[in-house]
Amino acid sequence: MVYDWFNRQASDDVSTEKVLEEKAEGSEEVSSDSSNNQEESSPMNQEESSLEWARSAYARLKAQQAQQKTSQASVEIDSASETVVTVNVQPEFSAQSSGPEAGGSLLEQAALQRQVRQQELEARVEEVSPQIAQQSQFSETSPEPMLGEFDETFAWSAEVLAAQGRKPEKISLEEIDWLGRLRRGLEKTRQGLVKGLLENLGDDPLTPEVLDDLETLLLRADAGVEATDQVLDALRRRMNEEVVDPAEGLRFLKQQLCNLLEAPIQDTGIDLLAPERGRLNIWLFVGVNGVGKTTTLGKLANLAVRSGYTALIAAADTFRAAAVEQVKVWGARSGVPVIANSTANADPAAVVFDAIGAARSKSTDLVLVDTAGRLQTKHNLMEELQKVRRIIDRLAPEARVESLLILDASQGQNGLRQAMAFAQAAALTGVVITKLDGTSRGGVALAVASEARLPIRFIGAGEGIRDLRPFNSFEFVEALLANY
Ligand SMILES: Nc1nc2c(ncn2[C@@H]2O[C@H](COP(=O)(O)OP(=O)(O)OP(=O)(O)O)[C@@H](O)[C@H]2O)c(=O)[nH]1
Ligand SMILES: [Mg+2]
Repeated sequence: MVYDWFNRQASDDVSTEKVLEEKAEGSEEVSSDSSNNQEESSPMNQEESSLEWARSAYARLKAQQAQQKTSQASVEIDSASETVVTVNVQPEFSAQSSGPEAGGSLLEQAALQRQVRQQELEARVEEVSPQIAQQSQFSETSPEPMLGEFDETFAWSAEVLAAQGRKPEKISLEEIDWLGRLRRGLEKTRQGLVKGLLENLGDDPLTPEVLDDLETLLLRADAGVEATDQVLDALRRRMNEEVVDPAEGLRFLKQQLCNLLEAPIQDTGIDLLAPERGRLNIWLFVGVNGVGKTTTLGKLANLAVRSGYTALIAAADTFRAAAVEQVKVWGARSGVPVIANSTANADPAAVVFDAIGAARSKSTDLVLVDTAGRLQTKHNLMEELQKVRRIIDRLAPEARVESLLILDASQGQNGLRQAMAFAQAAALTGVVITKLDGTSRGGVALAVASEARLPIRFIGAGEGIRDLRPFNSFEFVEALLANY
């Protein structure tokens, strides 16, 4: 079963589903009831039914895993055999049709040139491959998520999925695995927010003093002044209307945070950013140095392949010598080809040119473009990005282009300034927030949404290949304020 992460849906194998349904007997009715009746149930019933939902989901996943193990034993899956192909396509060749029918001397010459070039390339690939293979050995590959115990993390993840109206038979281990990672990743920010919040909330109705403390907590988590003001204004209005008990206060707070994060996403009319099938999609990754552009691109290449798309990487950070090697390692991890030009200071626009040619000829779904984070000056960097963008618009007017700004959460409010600086030059369409793990400043997501008004499309919460997933505001807020 392929789980399409970009669209958050599984392309089910019907027969597998049937077997699973038989194995997890009788759980379907319980589950659909539990999600539909949530609003009306008493807290106790709600707790019981969400636990039942979680148990039923767990039973299905366990059966699914057992079945996969059996089929794996009988079928040889040849997934490890893919190798990275590093192609240095020359513009004049990539623009040519590949028909071998030679005739005139010019064509013969071109064919000869191609042959020589091919030999050169083959020699290079051999040169590079052992190095990449060696580096890949030490890096995390892509292990399948395993179903652990039926523990509190599973129950919480299941509850978050159930609250979104999901059915136990429709959830995947991938989602459970990711929610656990997200919650762990947000640990530090959550500790700051939740501990203080719960201590202040107590059992009594909300008071103006509690709101003042909440203000401090949000600002400390780098939620920014605008987002904090919006949330507190809404809470104060609510408190003026009626007495708000702590549970309702928390629910209302979550709703407000969600609304804030959702606003720019709704403005685009696109809930989930997914490559459009049957069309060339080009995603540019931009941002200052060290924020995680290349890592994000590598993780997304993996996500694309896992989700059933074909991808190609354009190594357009030609400024830093090691950048091309780094991107090749990421390509190798997921078997995604890398278009590169290792010549010092090669033109990034030419690499993108080659990548578009290669993607067209192979009908690739998604081209991921790595860009430099630092050049001699900031002005150079912006100019280069504009040039790359012009090339894309000129060469591939049919493509759907996304320009994603990568922001390092631990840089807090600095990220916002970066967003403003890149917005124009790179024609930003969205943001990826990385390094949510290891920082207590995860609230910056709220500042980005409310102040830069850019939709957050993906979030990264760790260095591993599975630590980046599409952004879902409900899940983010639940993980941010999880009471565990
Ligand atoms: N903990 C953590 N580390 C991350 C995350 N994303 C990236 N990193 C680390 O951040 C460092 C920089 O990542 P890169 O992907 O090289 O950053 P870059 O933006 O491409 O950097 P330049 O190419 O120099 O501009 C690496 O050590 C990554 O492993 C994340 O979500 N969590
Ligand atoms: Mg990089």
